[in-house]
Amino acid sequence: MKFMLLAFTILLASCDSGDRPAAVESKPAPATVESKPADIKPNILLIIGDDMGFSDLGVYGSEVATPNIDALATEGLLFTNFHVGATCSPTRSLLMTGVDNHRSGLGNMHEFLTPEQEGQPGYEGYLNKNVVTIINLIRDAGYSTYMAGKWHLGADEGYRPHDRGFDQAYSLLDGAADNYSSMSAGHVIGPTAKFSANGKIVERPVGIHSNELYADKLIEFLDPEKNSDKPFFAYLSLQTAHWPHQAPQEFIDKYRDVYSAGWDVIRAQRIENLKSRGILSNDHPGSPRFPGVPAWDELPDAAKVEQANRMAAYAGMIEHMDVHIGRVIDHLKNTGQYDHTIIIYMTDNGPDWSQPNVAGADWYKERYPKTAVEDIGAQGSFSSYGPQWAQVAAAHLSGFKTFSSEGGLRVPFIIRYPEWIEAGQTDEFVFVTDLSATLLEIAGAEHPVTSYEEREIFPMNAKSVLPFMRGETSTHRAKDEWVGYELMGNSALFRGDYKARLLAAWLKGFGVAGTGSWQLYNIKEDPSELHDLSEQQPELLAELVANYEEYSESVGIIGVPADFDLMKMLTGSK
Ligand SMILES: [Ca+2]
Repeated sequence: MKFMLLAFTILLASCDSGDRPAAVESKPAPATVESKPADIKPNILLIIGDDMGFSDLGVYGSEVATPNIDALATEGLLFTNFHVGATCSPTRSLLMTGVDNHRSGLGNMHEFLTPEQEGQPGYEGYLNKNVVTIINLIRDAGYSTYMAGKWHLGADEGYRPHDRGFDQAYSLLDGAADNYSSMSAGHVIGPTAKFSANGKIVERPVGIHSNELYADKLIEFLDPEKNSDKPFFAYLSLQTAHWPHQAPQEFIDKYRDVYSAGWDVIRAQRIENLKSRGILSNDHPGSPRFPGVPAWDELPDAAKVEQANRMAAYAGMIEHMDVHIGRVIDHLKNTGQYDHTIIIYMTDNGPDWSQPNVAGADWYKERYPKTAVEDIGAQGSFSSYGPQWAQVAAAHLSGFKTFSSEGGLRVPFIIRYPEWIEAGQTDEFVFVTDLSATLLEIAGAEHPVTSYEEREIFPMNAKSVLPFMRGETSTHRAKDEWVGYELMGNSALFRGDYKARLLAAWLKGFGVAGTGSWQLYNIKEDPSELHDLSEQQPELLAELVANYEEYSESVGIIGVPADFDLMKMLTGSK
């Protein structure tokens, strides 16, 4: 990337490397030049999608129409090696704090805590008070802070978005809900999903789609008539495309014929699109069909119609999300704020293969009575799409949500701000906590490291990507810096171009090679994790595993038992 000298005061986010000596290090702030008043800070709009695959956006090879997000990539920097946690609340905890999830309370999702984990520090199931959110710090740095959408980091009083730094917040407190009402989306959530406005529980209006509702709320908060002259930080956290997959009918109808081509054809098309966009090497051989998924051509005609409709509901929901993201962006343009707003899009984790409505049919039929094939995706229906379409969403990547494979962890990330960041594409490895540190740096905020408002807190484990994005450094991390990750026994250690990966043995029940042992991959050359290098490079694997053990001990990981069964917990059949 071209070196760009740009004016603003840089305050590096505080990073503590005490627990991971090789992982993160603070660097002195680069020199700045005075071409713009240092006290003018850009606005920030952070948009996050839910449970979508690496290739579900047009700029990432999809056939789904996402022109508004694509336009951000045209003006911005598109990352192809960005990693998050493999499920919702752990990623959101990482993003909101820059602190490892086993310290901040999301060592596991609260829905799936085991008896061994319950009550243990770091396994509270909500964002504990041993961390400060970046929202608090950004607000302290002079920003107005707004949120609309899914929170999933604590539903009790004192732990809602308004309590964790947002001036104005309209939020789904739980992990999932119907898109048109407060109907729960799963047994683990309870009968009704909870919504809050500025810290108080509220009734969600019935009949308006979540994409439209959250865009409306954010636009209301961003009304410049109501704002002071402060810059804003706005967080738009959409339910798309978590199940239930739902969208207005016209959005679904548009895709019915598209997906009658079947998952084999669409997946191959996406892989070709990724090659033509320079995201994937031209000699990539294509990825094998997920175990247990039949060839599309073997399906009876009726099954083809149902399956095409399931993917059409998913695609329609994504296009519908893009339309409402477009409304927020248009609002910024119409009010003269667009040019001075950094806009970021990312997804919280890879595509969800689980179909709780199939495994727990009675619970769902009672609440989502529309089960006819022609009603798939409508209000009153519950659609999920299983591994057969999740493998299309992930395209060339292996595995899905929950897995520590790339399909669960590698997701889209786009950042647009032409004034600072040159448009382009990069395969530099970036972890979600790095974005937390980046947001602090953009806002001119500093992490207080050990205490905040007279309580002890954990320091960040994160490194701002801003110097790399501005062309001031040629790499984001040194080759020997590492990042550890774990959730529900699925583990990973990233270092340089390499990744050590362990898939938990409990995944075996789902046709996955979860051996409980480590594999080694070069994820720059082999993002699909097709070539396990553990036998060729045992010394390197041993080094990465030793790094992981150091990580695990420092953050206090408590594993799940061998008989852990996610689907039983999800459907309440345990
Ligand atoms: Ca998610």
